[in-house]
Amino acid sequence: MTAFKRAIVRPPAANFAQGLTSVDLGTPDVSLALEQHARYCAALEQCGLTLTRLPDDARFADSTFVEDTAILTDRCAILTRPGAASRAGEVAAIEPAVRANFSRIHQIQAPGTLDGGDVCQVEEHFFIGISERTNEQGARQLAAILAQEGFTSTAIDIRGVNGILHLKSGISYLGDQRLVLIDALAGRAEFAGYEIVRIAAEENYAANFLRINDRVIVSAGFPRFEARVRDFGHRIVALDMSEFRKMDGALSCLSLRF
Ligand code: CIR
Repeated sequence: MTAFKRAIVRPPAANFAQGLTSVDLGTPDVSLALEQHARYCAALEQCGLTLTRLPDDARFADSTFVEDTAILTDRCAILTRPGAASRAGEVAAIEPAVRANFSRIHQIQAPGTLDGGDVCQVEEHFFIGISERTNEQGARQLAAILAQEGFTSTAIDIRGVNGILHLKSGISYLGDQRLVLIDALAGRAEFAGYEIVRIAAEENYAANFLRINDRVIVSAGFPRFEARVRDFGHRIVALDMSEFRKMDGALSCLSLRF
């Protein structure tokens, strides 16, 4: 399991509610989102991470979802090319913080598109989702970069899977070769060989969590999944994510960890 030391975060800006969303959960309350973001940052620190806190950036209403702008590994960073036109400028905005920490930097090139939320690292292997945001060229470019850096990868087409924006809305790695998957992904051949932990349909949102060092950060309000993680012997931090969920965001989206 990767040992994480640092993370990059950016709080939501005043126009957070004008970002993209595909869910119908109402308009987020920005001041509550800021409180939830502060608790999220505190949880990352509790996991031992040192944070780079970027200022809010109202040029991009979705810019708190920093995960989509880069893939960070212990060997290199890859700047992405987000699939949503309104988010394209977020990459240049994150680039200085990435350059401050990485000397080997790759970049996804047009016509490829790739959102970090579609990339799930499992030890030395990466699952790359092909989605409404990440196209085949973007996935192929990332696979080639990862191969050059000594990693392996598998592409997973999620375009037919309802209810998930990104691959990582439906999969997270718990460590110890355990993959947590929503039912719609659990039977896929690409995940053979791992221990599969299925999420109950009514708890699908819980599929996006963070295993960081000796803790697991989960979304509050999903008792079956939380009990399951506890049974595996993990220490849990549960966070209310209600306002980010309204904008299609989840735990992993709010930080770049390395
Ligand atoms: C978007 O639609 O791009 C944002 N409102 C949500 C991005 C969530 N990011 C992620 O899952 N990595």
